[in-house]
Amino acid sequence: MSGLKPSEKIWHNGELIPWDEANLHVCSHVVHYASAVFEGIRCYNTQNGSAVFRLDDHIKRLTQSAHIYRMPIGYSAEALQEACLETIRANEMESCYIRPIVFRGYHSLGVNPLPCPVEVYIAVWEWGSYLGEEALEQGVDVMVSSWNRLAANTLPGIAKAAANYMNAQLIKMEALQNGYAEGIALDSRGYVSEGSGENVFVVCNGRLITPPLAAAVLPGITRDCIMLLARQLGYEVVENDIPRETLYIADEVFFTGTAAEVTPVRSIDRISIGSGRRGPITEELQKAFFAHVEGRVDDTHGWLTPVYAEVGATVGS
Ligand code: PPE
Repeated sequence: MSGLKPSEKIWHNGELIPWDEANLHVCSHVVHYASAVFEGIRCYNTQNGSAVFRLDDHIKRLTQSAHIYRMPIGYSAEALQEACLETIRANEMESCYIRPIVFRGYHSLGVNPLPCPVEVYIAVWEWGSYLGEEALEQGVDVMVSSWNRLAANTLPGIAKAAANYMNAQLIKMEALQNGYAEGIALDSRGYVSEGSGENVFVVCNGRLITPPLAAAVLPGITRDCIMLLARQLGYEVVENDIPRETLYIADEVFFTGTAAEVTPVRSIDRISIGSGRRGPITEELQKAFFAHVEGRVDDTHGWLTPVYAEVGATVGS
C-alpha cells in the first residue's frame, strides 16, 4: 500500500498551515487515550466542477460525535463546512478525501480530558479505491471476523471516534493476515454488524436488508444514500437483524462507505455469494450512486456542495 501523499496545507483552528507543520506533542491527550472524533468525506470532480458529497451531513455527524464526547468544537457547522471548502481550494484539489478531526490536545495527562484544549484540523489528500483497484467491478473476498463490534453502552457506535478504530484495526488485520480484503464483524449478540470501515447490505429475493443502528453500526451516510436510491428504484429496503448464515445464502452482498463507495462482496469465508461476482442489483445501485456523486443526474437531494463555483452554473451566467 502506498503511503499518504501530502497536500500543501492543513486547516488548524481557523488557519491554513503547511502540511509538514501540522505536528503534535507526544504527550497530547489524544495520543494516549484516543480522544478524537473525525469524519471522512469525498470531493468528486463532477461534470459541473468539484463538489463535496453530503458535506452538511458529515459535519452534522462530526458535531454529534463531539457532543457525545463533551468536546466543544468552537466552530459552527457552517464554519466547519466552509473550512472544508477552504482547505480544498487552498490545495487546488479537483477530487480528494477530506478528513476533519477534532481531538483533545496538549495540557495534562491522566484520563480526564476536560482540561485539555480541543483542537480542530482538516486535511485533504488523494484517495482512490479503498479495497483495491478491481474491487468495484470484481467484488472482494471477505471473512466473518472473530472480533465483535462494540457492545452497547461500551464505546458509542454512533460516534465516529478514533477509539472505535482500534476494534476496526483488529478486524482488518485479521482479515488481511488470512488473505481476505476485509472482515465483516458481528455485534455482541451475534448478528451481522459492519465491516472495519463500511456498512453492509444483503440482497435476498430482490429485497435489501441492512443491520439496524442497534447492531453497533455507524450511521453511514452512504448507507443512507443507498437506502434512498434503492427505494427510488422500486426496491424494498429494511433495517433488520441479520443472522450470520444469511450472508452465505444471500443473492448479493455489498459494502457501502465514503472510502469504499459501493463495493460488491463476492465471497464470505470462501463461500461464494450468489453467482460469485457482482450482482445485478449491486451494479444498478453503483450506477445510481456514481451518477449522483459525479453530477450526471439532477441533484434533487441537494447532496453536492460546489467547491469553486456554483455547480450547474454555466460559464458567463
Ligand atoms: N462503518 C464504519 C466503521 C466506517 O468507518 C465507515 C466509514 C462506515 C461505516 C461508512 O460510513 P459513511 O462513510 O458515512 O458512508 N469509514 C470511513 C473511514 C475509512 C478509513 O479507513 O479511515 C470512510 O469510508 O471514509
